[in-house]
Amino acid sequence: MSRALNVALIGQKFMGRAHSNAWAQVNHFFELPLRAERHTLAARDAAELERFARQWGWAKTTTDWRTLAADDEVALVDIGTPNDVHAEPSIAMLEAGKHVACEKPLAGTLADARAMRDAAAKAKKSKRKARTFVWYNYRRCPAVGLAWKLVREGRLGRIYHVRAHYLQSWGGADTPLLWRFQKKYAGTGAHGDLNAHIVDMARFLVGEEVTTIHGAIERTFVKERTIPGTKKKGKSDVDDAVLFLASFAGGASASFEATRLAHGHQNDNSIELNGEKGSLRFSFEDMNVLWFCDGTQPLETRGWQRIMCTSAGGGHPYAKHWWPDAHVLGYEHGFVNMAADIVRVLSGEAPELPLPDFEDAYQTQRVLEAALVSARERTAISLSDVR
Ligand code: SOE
Repeated sequence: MSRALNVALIGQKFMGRAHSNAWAQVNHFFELPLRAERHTLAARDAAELERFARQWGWAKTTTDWRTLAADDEVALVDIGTPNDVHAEPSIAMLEAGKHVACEKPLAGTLADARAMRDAAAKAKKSKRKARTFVWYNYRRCPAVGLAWKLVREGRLGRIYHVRAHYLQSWGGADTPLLWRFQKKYAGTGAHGDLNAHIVDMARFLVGEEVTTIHGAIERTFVKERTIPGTKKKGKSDVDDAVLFLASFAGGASASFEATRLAHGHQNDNSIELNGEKGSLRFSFEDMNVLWFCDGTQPLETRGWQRIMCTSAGGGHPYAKHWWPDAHVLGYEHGFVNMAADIVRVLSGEAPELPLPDFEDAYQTQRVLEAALVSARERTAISLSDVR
């Protein structure tokens, strides 16, 4: 039997469920050198904690995540907490020599993200050589993985345009004042929640960094919301929508748009790349499909190809670990695929697709910050001025 990789998870809400499922499934679907074990679950609510641990198969529980640092059995600490509780546990666990996998965005503020990046750089050089990972799960949709391969093979040639949007519709005035609508917990609203995903994905696919933000708009449309469990109203002090225009190092133009107020779009994480030799586009609401237009085809037959990215025989990323062609995957499979790549890296193997560490995720955080500065100062911002 393979050696155990003991995982501790901090947080047991939405991401706690997605990550618990990933750690439970990963060794069923992937042949890996290490066996991920659900060792300890840490969360504040003692009553909820025990129920969740039993339901999701966590062996031990604690209401104090700080105790994980001294638990020599724990190798990897997985952080699924709100944005304002990413930095302190990440840094504490890295200093204790643990590997850390943290939910996106890296942090709610650039200062926190920078401190995490610095702690990761120090830990990586320590004798424990601790590694870091950030759960930008959409990179592990097979269709996004195929897009990444096509760009690397030069099938699009030089990239001219990136058009990305992440549109949801759950943020209307009837949505209560959740942590995601409060700056002290979230840092930003749709921007850090949704633009974070598409900025990461754009950087991942293009393979370059953003160099300039040309202009941005930040809007808070719903300025107060009902405080959960009360009839009182509280201030929603984060953005409901942020749009911005950018340039990549190689000259590609880019547009990014995130909102939680787009009726008709429920989880519409979409991106399109237009290059000199072709185009591709992906939308998570049809997550198994990649659209590809080969611009080198004769005009007679040139057009969008709808590729179902579920074919092991076709070499589609992760497809061989799942089901026969067109027996499609869902949201949770991206997390299982990522858990597999984390275990591979901690086993000394290569991931199937590049994994963002804290340094990589910090570059995304810089772009997010630069867009906010551009919106607030109504001017173009060079990324060289946002460190
Ligand atoms: C809420 O907008 C949310 O849960 C995001 O936080 C996740 O990252 C995304 O996958 C789904 O929507």
